[in-house]
Amino acid sequence: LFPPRKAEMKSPIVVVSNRLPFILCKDDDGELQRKPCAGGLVTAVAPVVIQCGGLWVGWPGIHMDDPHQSVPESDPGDKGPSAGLKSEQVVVVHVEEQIFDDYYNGCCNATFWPLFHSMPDRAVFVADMWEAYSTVNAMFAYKTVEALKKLKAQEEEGEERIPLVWIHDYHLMLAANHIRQQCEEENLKCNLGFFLHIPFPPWDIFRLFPWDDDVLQGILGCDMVGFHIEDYCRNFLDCCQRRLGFRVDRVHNLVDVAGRTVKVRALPIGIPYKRFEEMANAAPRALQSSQQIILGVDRLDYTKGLVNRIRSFERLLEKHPEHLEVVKLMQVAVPSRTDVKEYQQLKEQIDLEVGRINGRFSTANWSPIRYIFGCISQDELAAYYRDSSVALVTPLRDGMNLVAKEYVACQVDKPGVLILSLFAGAGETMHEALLVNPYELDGVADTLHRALTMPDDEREMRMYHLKKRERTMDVDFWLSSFLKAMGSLDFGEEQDEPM
Ligand code: ADQ
Repeated sequence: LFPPRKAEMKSPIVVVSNRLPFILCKDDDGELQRKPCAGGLVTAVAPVVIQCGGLWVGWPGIHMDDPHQSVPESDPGDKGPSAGLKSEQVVVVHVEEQIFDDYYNGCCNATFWPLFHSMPDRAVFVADMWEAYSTVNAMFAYKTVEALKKLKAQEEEGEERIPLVWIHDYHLMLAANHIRQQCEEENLKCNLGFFLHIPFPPWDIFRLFPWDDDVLQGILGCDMVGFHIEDYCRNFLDCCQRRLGFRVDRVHNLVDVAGRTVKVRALPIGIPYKRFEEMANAAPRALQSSQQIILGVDRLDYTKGLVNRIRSFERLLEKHPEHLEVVKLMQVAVPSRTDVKEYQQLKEQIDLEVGRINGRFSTANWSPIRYIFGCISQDELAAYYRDSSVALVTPLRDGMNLVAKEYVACQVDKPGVLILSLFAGAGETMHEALLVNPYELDGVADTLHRALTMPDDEREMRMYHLKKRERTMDVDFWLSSFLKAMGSLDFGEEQDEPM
C-alpha cells in the first residue's frame, strides 16, 4: 500500500500519540503481551514507521509496575499492522496513575472533548487537570527528544537525516513547543507536524478555555498543522490572529510566528477502502430479516447524537405509519469511557428511549429498534453495512466520521442510502449523501422516508459518486498527502510529484 507512486520517506518518522498502536495487557502468567489495534490510522501509519526504521512514542494502555520493563515483541501469530514494529521501535511513556487520570479523563475528555465539539456547557475548566495535561505533554516531549537522540546516534558518518515528528490529536497539543525548544537546546533537527482528529472550534468557543493562548502556542511549535476540513483551518487561523495577534495569510493558510512560518492544511482522513470492500464481498449475511434496516454505528458518546437519532426514528413511525412492521432501526453502540458518569447517564437515557419506543410500537412479530451495546467484529460490521438499506450517521458534531465512509465502501450489492449530519466533517465532502440537521427531528424523519422510498437509479447514482471519491481519497491518500505537505516524501529525480 505504501509508499504511494514509488515515493519513499526521506528520513525516519517518529509518531507521537496518546496510545501506542497496540495495548499491553498481562496474560494468565502475569507476563506482558501486546494486544493489537486494527483501526484505520494504525493500519496506514504503522507500516510506514516499520519500513523507514522509525519510532512510535505513546502510552501502553496500562500502568506498569516496573516502568523499566521492556515491551515484549509481538506474538508470532499476530498478523496485525503493527506486528512488525520491533520493541526497540517502541518508546513507552509511563505516567503516574493520578496524573494520568487528571490528564486523560480530566483535561482531555472532560474539557477539550466537549469544548472542541462546541458543547461548552459540558466542559469543565479545572486548574489541576490543566496542570496534569501540561505535565504529561512535557513527559511525551521529553521521551520524543530522547527518541530523536537515539535516531541521531544511529546515523552513519557524514549522513544527515532530519526525522519527521508527527504528533496526533487533542491529547498532545502542547508537545510540539516543548520538543522544539529542547531540540534547539540539544542542537537536534527535526520537522514537526500535528494532526487534529476532532473539530477545531470557532474563536468564540475556543476562548472560553482559560489557558487558550498556551494551547495555540503549543500547536504553533509545529512546522505544519493538519485539520480534517477548511472550516477548522479557518477557526484556527482566527484564533491565532485574534488571541495571539499573529499575522495570518488566509489565502495560503499560513501563520507567521515571530518570523517562522507555520503551514495550516485541510487533509481529510479516509478509510482503508479496499479492506472494507473485500470484507463486504466475503462476509456471510448478517441480517436475516426481510425488513428494511436503518443502521447506526457509533461509539456511545454524546457528540454522536444517539438520543436525537432514536427520536427522529420515532417521528418517522408517527408521520409515516406505512413503515410500521416494515423497517427496523439497528443501532450498534460501542462502550466508550464507561467509567465516566456522564457516559453512564447517556447509556441509561438511551436504554430508556429504546425501551419506550419498542414498548410503544412493537407488535407480535416486530419490534422497531434492535440495540446492540458492545463491540462487533470487523467482518460482522462490514456485513451489517452491506445489508442495510440506509445508514443514519447523525452526530451533533464530529471531526470527520469514518462510519459514513465505511458504509459507502461496503455497498457492494444493491446500494443503500447514506444520511449524514451537516455537522460531521464528512458532510463537507460527501455531497451525494442526504444531508440533515440532527437537531431537527422532523427533518431527519422526512429524510428517512425519502431514503426508504428512493428509486433505485437515484440510489445507484448517489452511491456511485460517493464510492468513487472514497476509493481514491482513502487512508493511504491521506497519509501520503500529510507526508507530502511536510516535505517528507522523496519522489525520485525523474518523477513529478503527484497531486
Ligand atoms: P471516533 O470519534 O472514534 O474518531 P469515527 O470516525 O466514527 O469516530 O470512527 C469510529 C470507528 O469505530 C469506525 O472505524 C468504526 O468502524 C469503529 N466502530 C464503531 N462501532 C463499532 C463496533 N460496534 N464494533 C467495532 N467497531 C466499531 C475520531 C474523531 C472522528 C474522526 C476519527 C478519525 O472523533 O471525527 O473521524 O477520529 O480521525
